[in-house]
Amino acid sequence: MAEIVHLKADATEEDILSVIDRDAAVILDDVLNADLLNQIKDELDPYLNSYIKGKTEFTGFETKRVGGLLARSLGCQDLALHPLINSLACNFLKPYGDGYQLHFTSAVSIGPGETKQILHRDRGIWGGYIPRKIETHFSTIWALTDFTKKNGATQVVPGSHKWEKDRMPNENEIAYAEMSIGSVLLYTGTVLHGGGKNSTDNEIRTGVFMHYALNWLRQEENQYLSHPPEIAKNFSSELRSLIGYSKGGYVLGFFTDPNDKMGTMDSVSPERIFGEERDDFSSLPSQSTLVKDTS
Ligand SMILES: O=C(O)CCC(=O)C(=O)O
Ligand SMILES: [Fe+2]
Repeated sequence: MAEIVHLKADATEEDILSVIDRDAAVILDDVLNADLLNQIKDELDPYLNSYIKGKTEFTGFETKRVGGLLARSLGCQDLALHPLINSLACNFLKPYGDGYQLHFTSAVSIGPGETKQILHRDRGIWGGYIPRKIETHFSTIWALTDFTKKNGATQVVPGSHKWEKDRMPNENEIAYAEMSIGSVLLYTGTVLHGGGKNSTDNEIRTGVFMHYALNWLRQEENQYLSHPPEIAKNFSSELRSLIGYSKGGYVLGFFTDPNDKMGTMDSVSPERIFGEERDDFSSLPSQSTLVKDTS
């Protein structure tokens, strides 16, 4: 039977990344403290209680999904900025781009009676155009409840990031992300996975998903609309930068203030909208370096 490796919360980054390179998934046990867990639950419960269930087979007819988490939960802001996770995301994605960004936030509650979700690779959201040698995501699922095989623990196929595109697993190649509340599943955009079947009578399985992706790809959850400037102005500068209010590369993502008549706010870095001083051209390479690096 396939299994997902569990590591302690204080495992070294090197150990974590070496399991991810081999299996494309790993669980870190008991990372969150009780205070943060309870805070996040209190902040998200009102939405999870009142939200409607999914309307498609993929999103699950007995599953609730709540997005825009940074606007709705200060505790989720801490999850998004978690230092170890950000360092891992940065190092894992470094070979494929010069930065990464927060790509998707969602609390997913799988209720009793939910059937198993079809196995998929999250990188499929870009339609299969990105060569397989490029890793796109570094993803996390934070357990807000215990995850058990019975209540819908995520199905994961360790090692399937190296498989031919069309190979499907046998039953014994599918592992289940069983983990205790406060643990976190780390997985990549290339590993086969899917929500689990919930065969309990009354248990709800809830996870908070924070996905990170290369900064040159379009985000799955549009962060500028889910967390528009009037909301993002209350975020830390670091969090704003992480969700994309920053340049990804030397000009990628600049903006122009439509009300600016003088041109002083033309083609500037997004941080400027929040009054942060930036030298918008500080990272501008020389023309020859630019041509060499980009062609
Ligand atoms: O809920 C889960 O465990 C996984 C859900 C998932 O993979 C997805 O919706 O893309
Ligand atoms: Fe998925």
